[in-house]
Amino acid sequence: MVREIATIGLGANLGDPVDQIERAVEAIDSLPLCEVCAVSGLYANPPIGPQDQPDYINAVAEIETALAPEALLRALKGLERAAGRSYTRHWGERMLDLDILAFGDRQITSPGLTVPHPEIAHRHFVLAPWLEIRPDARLPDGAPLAGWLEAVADHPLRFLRAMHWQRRRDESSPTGGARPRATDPTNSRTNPTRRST
Ligand code: A4P
Ligand code: MG
Repeated sequence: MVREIATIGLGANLGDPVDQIERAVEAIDSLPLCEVCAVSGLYANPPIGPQDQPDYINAVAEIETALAPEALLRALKGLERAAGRSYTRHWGERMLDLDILAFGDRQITSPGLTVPHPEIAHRHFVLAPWLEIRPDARLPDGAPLAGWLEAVADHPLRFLRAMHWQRRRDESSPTGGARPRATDPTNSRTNPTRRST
């Protein structure tokens, strides 16, 4: 069975966003044919889109999956519904948003699915957490994500903390961690992607 790496963007700004995102990571890990391999920390940031909505918590997770992209999207939409999401307005407030940012090297343009996600380059809240877990991340056309950081750096982004999921995984690993971090996420001097508000 072919397993591919998919990258998922998580966002929430209603209810208890931190809890919803941490639960969503567990739920993704429990999906059939899906295994979470790496998760970023949790990042707080103001909304992009309508400004009369609460600030968001965002994160990025990398999974290994044998699902087809369309099946993964259906599964993620099911998790959004289970988290109580109802549609409000375009780029509006939500209990949980799960976007497929990338799926292996695939480029998909179908009515219900565009991969890579078209807004990646414009979103600090996607680039910073993705680069946290994969500093050399590139899109299928070879474009390095790190090259877009400067253009979005004026969008305030605050690192809250590592996810509990990652902490538990680190604690249960005999080597002390699933994946070594390239940079200390709490140190803004060694990690220029992180800004305080
Ligand atoms: N769809 C197409 N491609 C994808 C993909 N790669 N991943 C379709 C997921 N879905 C994809 O999405 C509408 C439809 O897009 C889906 O049914 C799916 O078939 P939606 O999330 O239900 O609706 P939306 O929010 O109106 O549109 P969209 O374009 O998905 O918005 P985004 O890109 O999800 O952005 N600000 C901050 N700070 N943090 C955020 O996380 N998120 C958004 C929403 C706006 N502002 C934000 C944040
Ligand atoms: Mg979405």
